[in-house]
Amino acid sequence: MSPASTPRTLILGGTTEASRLAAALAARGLPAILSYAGRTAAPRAQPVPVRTGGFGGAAGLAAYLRAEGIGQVIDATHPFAARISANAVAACAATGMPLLALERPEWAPGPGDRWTRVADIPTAVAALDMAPRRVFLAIGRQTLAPFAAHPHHYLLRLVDPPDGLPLPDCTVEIARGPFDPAMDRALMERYRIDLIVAKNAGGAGGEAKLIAARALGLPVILIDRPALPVRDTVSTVEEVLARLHANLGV
Ligand code: 3Y8
Ligand code: NAP
Repeated sequence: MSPASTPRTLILGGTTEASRLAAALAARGLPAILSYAGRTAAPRAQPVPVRTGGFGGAAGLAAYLRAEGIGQVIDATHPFAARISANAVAACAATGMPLLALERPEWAPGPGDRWTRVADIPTAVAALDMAPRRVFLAIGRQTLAPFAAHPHHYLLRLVDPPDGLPLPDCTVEIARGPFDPAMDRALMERYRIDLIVAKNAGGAGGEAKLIAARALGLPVILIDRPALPVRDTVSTVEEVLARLHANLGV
């Protein structure tokens, strides 16, 4: 099958790996479309066509797959994006569409790491029940409200300027990753951070804060990933390309 006649690959995106996969498919002349939820004002430009916005649940995604001539779906979304991943499993089952998840491995502690692993956001909030600290709450914007239960000073790093925040005592940095350990260390020193809260996202794009925390000897509360449905999964862009080559002869 020639690259041009290959059915389109739908990449469910929003991660560094999704962007790398889009670049690899474009370089090979393989038709693809990358899908964003529309969470940010100006997502990274991509070398393949992009669609933005929800599909309308699993049924909407199934209808999209049928209508748009998609040949296979690569779920390269963030490991905390549990709903879209569940929808992809349901929609691909309903349509008989091949689905492959590109999921980066969890971060694992190394020498010098002072991690406390917690199951989810509520457990992370409970773990902050302590005397006021200066906390780098590096979990984005969507799940901040429960942390108002504790009178800490929070440093937030958001992709876009927020319309109001649920935390009374916080400082906001506007930045999108991928981030750099030296810059994250300087950020933590500038704001006299003494505790970090982060998601176990894996990948290189968000790891800088953990490397900086290790260098500064700071404790980290690390939130485990939500459970995802069982699906065919690989952990590198190279493995995705090998599968597409094996399945499509491209
Ligand atoms: C909209 C697309 C690329 C992808 C880059 C990766 C790396 C940088 C690290 C910190 C942690 C956080 C957050 C983060 C990282 C990459 C990757 C990653 C964490 C963009 C993007 C979209 C989003 C959505 C956004 C969430 C938020 C989470 C910020 C683009 C930049 C904290 C997750 O304001 C909001 O509503 C933001 C929402 C979901 C988590 C949250 O709950 O608030 N990502 N991030 C995607 C869409 O619309 O479909 O704008 O270009 C993508 C990236 N963010 O192509 O280079 O691969 O992980 N994103 C976390 O991991 O903890 C920042 O500050 O250290
Ligand atoms: P989510 O909770 O799993 O999904 C909520 C709803 O958003 C989905 O049901 C779907 O709406 C829509 N959606 C999510 N991802 C989509 C995509 N790639 N394309 C089209 N629609 C999408 O997702 P989330 O955690 O808000 O993440 C949203 C996006 O940000 C994803 O692309 C994810 O990869 C990226 N991201 C998330 C995080 C994080 O910490 N959660 C971190 C970095 C990047 P419908 O039901 O209407 O189809």
